[in-house]
Amino acid sequence: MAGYQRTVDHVRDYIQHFSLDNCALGSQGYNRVLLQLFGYMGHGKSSLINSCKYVLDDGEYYIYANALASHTSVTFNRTAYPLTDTITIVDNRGCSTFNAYETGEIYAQLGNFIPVNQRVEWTNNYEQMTDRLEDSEMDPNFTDVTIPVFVYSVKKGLAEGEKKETKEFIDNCRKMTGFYPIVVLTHKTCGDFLQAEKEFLLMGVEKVIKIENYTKEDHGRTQGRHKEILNFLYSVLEDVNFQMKYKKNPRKERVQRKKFLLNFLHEREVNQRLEKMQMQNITN
Ligand SMILES: Nc1nc2c(ncn2[C@@H]2O[C@H](COP(=O)(O)OP(=O)(O)OP(=O)(O)O)[C@@H](O)[C@H]2O)c(=O)[nH]1
Ligand SMILES: [Mg+2]
Repeated sequence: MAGYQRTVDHVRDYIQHFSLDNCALGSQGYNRVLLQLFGYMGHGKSSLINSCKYVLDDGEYYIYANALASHTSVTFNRTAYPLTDTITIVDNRGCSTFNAYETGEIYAQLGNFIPVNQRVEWTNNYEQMTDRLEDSEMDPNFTDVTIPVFVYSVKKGLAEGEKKETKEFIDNCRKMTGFYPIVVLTHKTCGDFLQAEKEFLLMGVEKVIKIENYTKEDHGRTQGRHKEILNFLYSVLEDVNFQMKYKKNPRKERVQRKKFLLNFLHEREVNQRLEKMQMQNITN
């Protein structure tokens, strides 16, 4: 067997058999690695899921998550797709911006305060959001190790104004999960991926993976693409292994994250009211 193929098969095998029980201090009460995707509309989140399934299953290309060229959102539900016994990848509704309106929902998802397999609705309504947080206490989830994954197409460069809100968002993702988001740059042959990589690294992101997704139109296997997708999953597990070397207290973490989220929602509410008052003053 060629050396390259041996490596691909070896990494695939490692990913398929990864178990939290084998981490340095055991599973510490966690039982699932949840890769939570998010990103702008049409940047390749659903295609990334199909690519991961294709590479891991090593069979025919199959469309699990609906992916389409479209000017509007294709995905509206937060559907979970199991990749292995331990790893599950979760699709998401694409955002149009990363302002507080849409990010509030993502923080709640990342903190495991919203169950998967539900339609994603955005709301600015403070009471509605806090109600949902309270509802999550009925069946609290502290068994997922959640890794944020920011899918970003290099076809579109980040505008200056977007960088500040994206940086803040990246920092908050870390507060909600303990992990810096892994950035997956898609459409890598359609833009300047080196520039995009640099911008994300400057924002504090630690891992930027460059890929070309397999798609309905083009899914002829290549070594390079297979390797990129496996590299993405392997990098995630490397991060998990690192964090799991340290003592965790899932319940305590959940409480801290809830406090952060409540604070964020409260500030958002206060800012909205201020803006409203300022608008009224201008129009009066
Ligand atoms: N060439 C190329 N096309 C891609 C790549 N990733 C996605 N596409 C195509 O881009 C279009 C949008 O991809 P989706 O996977 O549906 O994007 P999405 O982020 O799930 O979109 P929403 O669900 O609407 O937010 C589809 O036509 C895909 O085939 C890529 O890496 N390279
Ligand atoms: Mg989608």
